[in-house]
Amino acid sequence: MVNWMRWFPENVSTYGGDVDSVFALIYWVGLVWFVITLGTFGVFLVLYRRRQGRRAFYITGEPLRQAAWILIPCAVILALDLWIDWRGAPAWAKVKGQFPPAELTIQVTGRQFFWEVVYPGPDGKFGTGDDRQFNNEIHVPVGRPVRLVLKSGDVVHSFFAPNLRFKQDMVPGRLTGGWFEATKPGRYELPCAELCGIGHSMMNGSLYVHPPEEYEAWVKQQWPAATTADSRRPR
Ligand SMILES: [Cu+2]
Repeated sequence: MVNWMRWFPENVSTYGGDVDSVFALIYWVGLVWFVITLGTFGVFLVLYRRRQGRRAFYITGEPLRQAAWILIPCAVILALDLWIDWRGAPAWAKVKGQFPPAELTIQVTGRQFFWEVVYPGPDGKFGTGDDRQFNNEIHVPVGRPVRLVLKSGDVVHSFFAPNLRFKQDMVPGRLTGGWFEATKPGRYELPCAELCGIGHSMMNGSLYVHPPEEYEAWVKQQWPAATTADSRRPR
């Protein structure tokens, strides 16, 4: 099903398939309805065009036979909307509702115009001496759930990870959350998806998804003093 949406960036997220299938449903429902509506419109334009000896007539739309042209499409659209809701709710719950236990929590603050990324360090707590800040760079291990704490330092930004199928607005004065689990190592883009000022289009970070050993090496490089017995670091 997902292969229909070939122009999408590669999905490297555990819940990306669910998001894509809902998107595909909306896409096909919209496309089919678009063709039916414009097709009918085109056929009627030809069928009922101005002709010699045929007068235009006025209809009120009140008799049920005429009103059916509005009521039936309304009922069909309502049913299609409910179908999308029914299919979308579990995907939404997976992405935004149920956060799996994460061994790694990263705080990202949107700023004009960069992502301020803070790691809590081996103690797992923010605001302590072993925190580390990396602007526009997120490093995570593959195949591990990662928790995100999202904030904004100035205006509304939107943290967007297209390959993860994750997008979340960052609102000043408000903490929002998210999570993801990447399935494939690589470097992926992290653009800002909310017009936040003159430098918005240049605002872009990198998500580095590392194989486990490579991630372990990166962690050791950042926190050389940390003991290997620390249970909070992804194994
Ligand atoms: Cu922006």
